[in-house]
Amino acid sequence: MIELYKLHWSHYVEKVRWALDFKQLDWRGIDIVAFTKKEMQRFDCAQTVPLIHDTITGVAISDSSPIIRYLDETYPEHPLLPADPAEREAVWQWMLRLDSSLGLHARRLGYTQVIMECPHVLSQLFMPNVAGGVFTRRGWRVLAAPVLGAMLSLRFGFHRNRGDGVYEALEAQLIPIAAQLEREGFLVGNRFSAADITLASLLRPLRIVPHFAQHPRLQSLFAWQTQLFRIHDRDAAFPYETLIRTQRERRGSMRGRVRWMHPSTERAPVAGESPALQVAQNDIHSVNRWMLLLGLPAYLKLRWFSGVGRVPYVPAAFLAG
Ligand SMILES: N[C@@H](CCC(=O)N[C@@H](CS)C(=O)NCC(=O)O)C(=O)O
Repeated sequence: MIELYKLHWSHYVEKVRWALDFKQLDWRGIDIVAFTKKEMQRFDCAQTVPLIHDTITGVAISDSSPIIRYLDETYPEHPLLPADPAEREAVWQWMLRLDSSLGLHARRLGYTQVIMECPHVLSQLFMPNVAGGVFTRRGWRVLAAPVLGAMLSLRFGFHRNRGDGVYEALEAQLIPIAAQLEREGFLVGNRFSAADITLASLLRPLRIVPHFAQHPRLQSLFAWQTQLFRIHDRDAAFPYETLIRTQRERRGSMRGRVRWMHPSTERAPVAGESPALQVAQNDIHSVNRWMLLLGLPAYLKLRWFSGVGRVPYVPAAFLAG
């Protein structure tokens, strides 16, 4: 039995859940409290989510790509990493590169979108059971939103999205990937692998970011992802996707125009191979309660003056199915 320590909406968690299901392993999920992560403290490994504990071997391991490699090596049936050494290394490098770029950038922009459009959702994600769920009630959830939003902004740097060129970097990364998948169907070789699971899972938060979900050159990528969700019986939409959609339908608008980006500023993809990675990089900064005061202006700026303008709500084409 595999125990999966999880935050149910995390795209890194979904990547591991998908791998567990694909490999038809016996597993159960354990929801953790995001603020303390006390459920996982007994394990002597990095305290990031997802983390698995294999009750048969006693191994506890965190970080989604090493988790999948461990599962594939320990339980070789229904392989997710190719046997051929060159292809195996190619899949591994895709996984680490996507974890270190797409995964981090999509998380930043997904949360940013929630903060701009429906920050009260944050307490539903982070505090569903705190004090008997009081913070998910109307009124209380509005009060909780700035605190959670400020904390998350500092932890992941949402207020630096523009300065860090997050939209631009993602666009430059995803356009060539979309073109490759149109030609080849899979990231490596001619079969489905852990690289495809990584891409399809880590792309998930961008389904609520109109700049990407509506991007003319990325429609084939989201169609590829949607088709994989269907073939592999994954959730068509996570709860935050449904909540933001409801809000947009009610308002008739969404925050979709990244004012500082013009077609001419689209960066050409960087040529040449990037150096091989050994481990995935992360961008989590520790935040203490005093720093929250600094986070509040960042949150308010993001919410009202982010430079991402309101446009009429149009559902993304891939939602039409
Ligand atoms: N490279 C890691 C990234 C994992 C990660 O950053 N997880 C986030 C949740 S999406 C986390 O642990 N957050 C807890 C925190 O911020 O303390 C992986 O692939 O698993």
